[in-house]
Amino acid sequence: MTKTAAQEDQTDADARRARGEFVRGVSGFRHAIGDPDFPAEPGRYHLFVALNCPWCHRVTLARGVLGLRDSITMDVAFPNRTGDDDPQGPNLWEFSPDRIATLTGAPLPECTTETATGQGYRLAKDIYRAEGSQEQSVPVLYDKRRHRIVNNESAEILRMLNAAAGGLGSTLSDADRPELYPAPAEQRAEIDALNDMIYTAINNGAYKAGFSSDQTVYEKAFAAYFDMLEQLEARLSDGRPFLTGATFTEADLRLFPTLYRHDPVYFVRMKLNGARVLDFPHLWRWLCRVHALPGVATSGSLVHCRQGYFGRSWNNVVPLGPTRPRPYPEAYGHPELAGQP
Ligand SMILES: N[C@@H](CCC(=O)N[C@@H](CS)C(=O)NCC(=O)O)C(=O)O
Repeated sequence: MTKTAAQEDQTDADARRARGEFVRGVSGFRHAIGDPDFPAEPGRYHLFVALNCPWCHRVTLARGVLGLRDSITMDVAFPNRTGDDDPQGPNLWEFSPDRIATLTGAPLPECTTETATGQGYRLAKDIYRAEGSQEQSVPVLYDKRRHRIVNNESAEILRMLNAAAGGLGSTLSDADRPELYPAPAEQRAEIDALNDMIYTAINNGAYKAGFSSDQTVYEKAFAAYFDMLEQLEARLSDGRPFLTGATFTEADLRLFPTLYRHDPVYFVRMKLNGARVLDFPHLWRWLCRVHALPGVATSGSLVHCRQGYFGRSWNNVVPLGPTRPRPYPEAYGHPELAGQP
């Protein structure tokens, strides 16, 4: 698989974790649709996701904007992982649609049981254990024909769905379907470079700030995060609609999940309160522009994000703001809120 900016330096990962740094692990399943075992076929593949997870949001966005909702089925875990009282252990993704969300006081209609393996597993962990793996993360791309995990790295799943969308049975014609990773080498090089910077400072940067238990590590991640937002604001200030120019690409798709979560979640939960996206006029208009694209708004859920990021900590009380100038996600329908760029 070509360069996908899927992970950061893993050197001394355990020692760095012990020093209070957040170091994300590496995904173990790295097959691809198009491999001999996994040909592109409509209706054969399935996604296991959680809608609060920003990595899962990459693949639900790809499924939405590429017209793959009918040909790739999907199960949704409850946004809060299992608690200490769970017989299988804490911090496990659970397919349990009857669980009550503290935010709404009711079950979440998007949540499902596990419908793809034929086993009706309760936990994502069980899907991995069936293949002798100790992993437990989402997203997971699964082959319902061979009952095997194809891939659990969102950067690669996104890339292969784009490459194989036609063969997978996209409802969009080649002309209407966005090309997320256009062929010209220089455009791919620009997308790869943006992916790298945005993954390190923004996508994973948010976790390095919010999950750090070391002030210096937090401050370094905070500075890198807002420096990158300033750079992206400058990049969009020439009036281009998307990061690399006229068309929506993978680079835009990978930036969106973090900025979609910034004002209503990360500003508080990840201590990234240096500014709101609303305070960056060009970025705000870009965020509203992407949110308005076909297949985007219905690929995510701020209810799941709020429940997931706050529902188990914070005394089980989920912050509702911001509500001014408008509540979220309604605000994403109002590019004018950012004032004139
Ligand atoms: N590199 C992976 C990261 C996936 C990931 O870290 N997912 C989180 C949820 S936001 C998870 O399931 N973590 C649980 C775990 O790894 O135990 C990707 O981008 O797909």
